[in-house]
Amino acid sequence: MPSDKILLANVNVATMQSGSAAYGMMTDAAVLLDGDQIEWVGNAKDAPDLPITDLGGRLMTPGLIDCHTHLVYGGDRAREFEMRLEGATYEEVARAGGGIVSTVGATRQASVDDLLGSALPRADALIAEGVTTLEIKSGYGLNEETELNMLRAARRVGETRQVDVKTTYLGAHATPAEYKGRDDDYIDEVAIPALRAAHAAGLADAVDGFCEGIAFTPAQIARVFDTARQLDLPIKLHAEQLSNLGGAKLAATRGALSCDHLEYLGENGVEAMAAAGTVAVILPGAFFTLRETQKPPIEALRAAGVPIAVATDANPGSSPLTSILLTMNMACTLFRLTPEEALAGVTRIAAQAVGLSDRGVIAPGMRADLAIWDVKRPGELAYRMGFNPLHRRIFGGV
Ligand code: DI6
Ligand code: FE
Repeated sequence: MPSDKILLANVNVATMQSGSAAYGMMTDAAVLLDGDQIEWVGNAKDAPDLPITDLGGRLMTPGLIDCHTHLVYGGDRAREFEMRLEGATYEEVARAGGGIVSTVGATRQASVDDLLGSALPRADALIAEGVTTLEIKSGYGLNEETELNMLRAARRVGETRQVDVKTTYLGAHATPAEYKGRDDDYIDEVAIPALRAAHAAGLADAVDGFCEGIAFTPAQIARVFDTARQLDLPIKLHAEQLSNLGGAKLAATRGALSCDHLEYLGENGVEAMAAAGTVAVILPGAFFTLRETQKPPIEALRAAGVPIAVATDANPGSSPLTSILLTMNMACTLFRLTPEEALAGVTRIAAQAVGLSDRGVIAPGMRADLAIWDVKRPGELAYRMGFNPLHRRIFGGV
């Protein structure tokens, strides 16, 4: 028997396959890995006759997937947090050089090495909680050079650490100061050409935008999506976070992988997402940080059969959050997801949100990305706050 086969035994497996038992649970199970793939999973008594790695009756889940992050950026916004708590308004913060503009300034000043260096501790925090796949967006460069540098730094996170990184181009995130009042020109002269350049350099796996009163209109986002279609890149959208502009319907109609945030999503947006099979990515960290009170329409999404993913939205402004486990807890506590929905939201459904069909469940043929936990039942993963029960993480069979 070749030595790259590993039999993991004495383990309870939350396979996260839908349709079967809750969590796709298999007790007294064994999992056979062949290199970077899962070859077999089943009852321990049916396992092939091989030396075993004893997991001591622990719980195994698929490796976790954070399907929406802005992990790469320059500087920080801690001072702005203080100012707001001292009573400063958003406008005063902006006039004092804060807000998204300050992150753009600091990101433009940073080299790719600098961006990598500041992103790694944030990636490490997620990896330490069992994350094996990470989506990272650009969107704080807002010029071609810096947007591409952000994507280069994101790729390098995946080369430097044992984690698979999917990059998303988010040039249509905000209008930079030099284009103030000229949003259309920014889209045509910067966001679209930089998307072409990112694609030509092989740096973009998907395309995202921020469709919002304080960002871009559906018509402007549609132009970016037209270019994505020409380049054959999948699309996603920050939609209906602060108001309902119809971004989710636009994105879903064009076959988006996901629409994200969705606090102000209306019934026609839900219907369009259901019809297209678009994933709803909910981001409780941003909801919490902004002290939002309008919740995403979870009940309507469930009723329509829209798959729901959960992600950190890790970013310096609206979600300085790098704990996927706390994010799961917040999805349950704030949005009333069940712990099973929260775990599916960072495994099977998160894989769908980033367009990957080779991970997110434990089944033959899937990537051997696994997390092994010192807990008895999978519901415990969403239950605690500030406690990390990860025992071991397996990335690509290692
Ligand atoms: N939605 C948000 O909440 C953030 N970006 C986005 O598209 C805000 C990002 C920031 O404040 O830095
Ligand atoms: Fe975001």
